[in-house]
Amino acid sequence: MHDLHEIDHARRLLGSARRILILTGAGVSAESGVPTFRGPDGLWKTHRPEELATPEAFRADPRLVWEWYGFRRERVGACRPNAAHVAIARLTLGNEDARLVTQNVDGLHELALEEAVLEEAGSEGMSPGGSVSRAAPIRLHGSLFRTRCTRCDDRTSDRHPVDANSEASLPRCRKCGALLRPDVVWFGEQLDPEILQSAMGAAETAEVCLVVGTSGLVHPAASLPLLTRGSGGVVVEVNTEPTPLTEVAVSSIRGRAGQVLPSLLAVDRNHVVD
Ligand code: BJW
Ligand code: ZN
Repeated sequence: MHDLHEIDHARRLLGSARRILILTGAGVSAESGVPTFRGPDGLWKTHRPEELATPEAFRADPRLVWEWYGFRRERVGACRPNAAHVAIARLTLGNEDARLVTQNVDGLHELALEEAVLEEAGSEGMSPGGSVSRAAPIRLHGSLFRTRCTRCDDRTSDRHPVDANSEASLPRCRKCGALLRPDVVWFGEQLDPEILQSAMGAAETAEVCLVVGTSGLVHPAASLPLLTRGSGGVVVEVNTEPTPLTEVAVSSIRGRAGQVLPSLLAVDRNHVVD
């Protein structure tokens, strides 16, 4: 059970901040049924990361790597956003000073946002317009549902099932015929510089960085809360376990994202005393 005083403390910090950055990791999707990477049921208890999530692994055995991504696409494709995704989508849609940066490749933040937009349009009879693109997550590590050509770099949305029975059946580029790869960032690969830049900008200017469901082990994502702290902001953490980021957080809530975030983010700004 999470500590109500700690939630209250964090809620006040969020309520009195103008600029908020939310940084999420695999834990935010755990309650949707998406396996985390490093937990007890983590994906990497059965698959060693260096065998699968590196460019070297893909060059050595693209069939094996595609089999893993095909399996994850199928599994994640059947998952629905949970209460944490919904709370975050509503916050970023309704608050132009809140930004979301995610390490996740599962697309559940995007789905929650689409659904929140539909709900808002339905209840107000109008389109939320530009707030949607502003509320869209900054995706640090790409997407499970996009591919990238290994030769011409062409990127496409792609939700098809993957036939990884043989190397010959793997997905191929519609433009040049070369082998496609998942459009995700593997270990040892650079993050897209523009994406990283906008995430760093949001971290540096945030008054509060709310870190949800990440082990805080993978960089440069794990360095973003340090940027917030370095420029005078504070870090708030929501995680079921302590992490290396716990010691930089002024408030650390032990609990599940889907349980904690709806009450944490239902911030009524009119009732916050600075
Ligand atoms: C709950 C919960 C619930 C559960 N509610 N919570 C600086 C220092 C050291 C190393 C480096 C460094 N800079 C760069 C590096 C190297 C490397 C790195 O970080 N290595 C460390 C692991 C040591 N980084 C890179 O290579 C990055 N590239 C880079 O820096 O380029 C520059 C460069 C290039 C060459 C040389 C040097 C520099 C790229 C990193 C790419 C990471 N890619 C992956 C795979 C993406 C595709 C895919 O999904 O297949 O991204 S790895 C994997 O880890 C995935 C995740 O996004 C990422 C983070 O994982 P996350 O989200 O934290 O998940 P978990 O499972 O670890 O944690 C879940 C948490 O949730 C836990 O804490 C639970 O307790 C909690 N939880 N249920 C709340 N219900
Ligand atoms: Zn191509």
